[in-house]
Amino acid sequence: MEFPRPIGPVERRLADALERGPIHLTLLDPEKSDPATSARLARGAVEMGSHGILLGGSTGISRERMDASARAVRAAVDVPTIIFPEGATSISAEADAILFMSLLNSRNLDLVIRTHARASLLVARLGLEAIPLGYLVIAPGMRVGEVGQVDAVARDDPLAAQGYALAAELLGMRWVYLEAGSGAPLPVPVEMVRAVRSVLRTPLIVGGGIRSGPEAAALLGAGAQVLVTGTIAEAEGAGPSLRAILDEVNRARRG
Ligand code: 1GP
Repeated sequence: MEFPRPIGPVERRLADALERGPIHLTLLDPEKSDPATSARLARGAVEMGSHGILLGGSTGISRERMDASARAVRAAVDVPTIIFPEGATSISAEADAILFMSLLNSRNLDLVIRTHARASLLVARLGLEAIPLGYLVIAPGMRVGEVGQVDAVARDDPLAAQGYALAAELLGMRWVYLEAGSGAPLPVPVEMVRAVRSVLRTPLIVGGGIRSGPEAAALLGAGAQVLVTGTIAEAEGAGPSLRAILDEVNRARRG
């Protein structure tokens, strides 16, 4: 018997990259950008040093669009292309892997576990690598907070974030993701990242509202190991904000 479930090649690659320091993932929304645009944005971000591409959004991605975007992005870059799902229609065998994520603080059980129960056999049948992840929305939460029917963790409640994060780890999830929401005016508070890092062994992903080098540096300093940015790449391509953030990530990798 293999116990626990073995780590797949994409997760292994990310974990190996983390051995040398923090990494950055670029989130692209296949509904906002057509497949060719997603491929172009992905290439720009990877040329600048991003370590992987997440494909996802909060609403309305059809299977066809996800397939086409994953195919285009995967052909354009040599880093992993990973689905950041919004529901069962996001599942595509064209990607390298899927974040098999439970929205830990949703009031809607579909998003905590029921959709997963409906989708798991398909994921296995497709041979799609599933990366087990606990996803926690921190205020303000933005669109994902609304669509996800979330009881957002208050920004001044690091203890609650610690509790959820450690519960996810004890349940066997191998990654924990703190999400302030795409376009959030401020990222997840640095103190909360530090508090969560102090109780976790799994890698810690932080995203939502990261727009500048100093913000990235503060989150990395607090122990974030994976930074995710979406809006800046979609707004300005591989522009100066993304460069400043990647400079911080790569500085931390060297130092
Ligand atoms: C990923 O939702 C975020 O965690 C992306 O947020 O669009 O604000 O970068 P931004």
